[in-house]
Amino acid sequence: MSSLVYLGLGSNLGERAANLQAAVRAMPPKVRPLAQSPVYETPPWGYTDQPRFLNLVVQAETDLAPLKLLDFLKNLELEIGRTPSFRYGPRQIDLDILFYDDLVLQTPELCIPHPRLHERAFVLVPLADLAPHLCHPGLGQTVAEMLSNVDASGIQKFEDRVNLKT
Ligand code: PH2
Ligand code: MG
Ligand code: MG
Repeated sequence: MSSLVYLGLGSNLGERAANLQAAVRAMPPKVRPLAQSPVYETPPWGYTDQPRFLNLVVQAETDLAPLKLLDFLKNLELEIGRTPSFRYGPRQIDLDILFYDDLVLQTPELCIPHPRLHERAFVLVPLADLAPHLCHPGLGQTVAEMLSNVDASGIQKFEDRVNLKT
């Protein structure tokens, strides 16, 4: 049985859309995208003195266990050219596990659901396009409810599905 996962993708350095496209294309066969949100341009969150991000969310199926999925995504970040930065700082590509089925996992290496997703409009806006009724297994709120509690101003649709597939 495959697992259903939601992944958050972000980029604010280099060719942002190309970086996102490269990531989605390189996921199969281990991570198989089923749906992807539109791409949004979003104000930097956490550390504001940096370029605006492009963000989207991908729904995918995978047979990788959570920590294997984390390894896979970290390797993919390096392949796409991610270089070291600081916490919340600029990056060529960031691939985060948001949800993994309805798993709640808290280990030093990995927390699922992503521990800050309910505070982040740049995650919740694209996630609500794909799965507004999805329920956060730890907080018991739907994506739409979480979205209604954050400030989504300044988030703009960049382009619908900027050729991420072709
Ligand atoms: N990622 C961060 C920190 N801040 N801000 C936006 N808008 N989008 C991101 O993807 C993002 C961020 C660290 O992962
Ligand atoms: Mg992140
Ligand atoms: Mg990350």
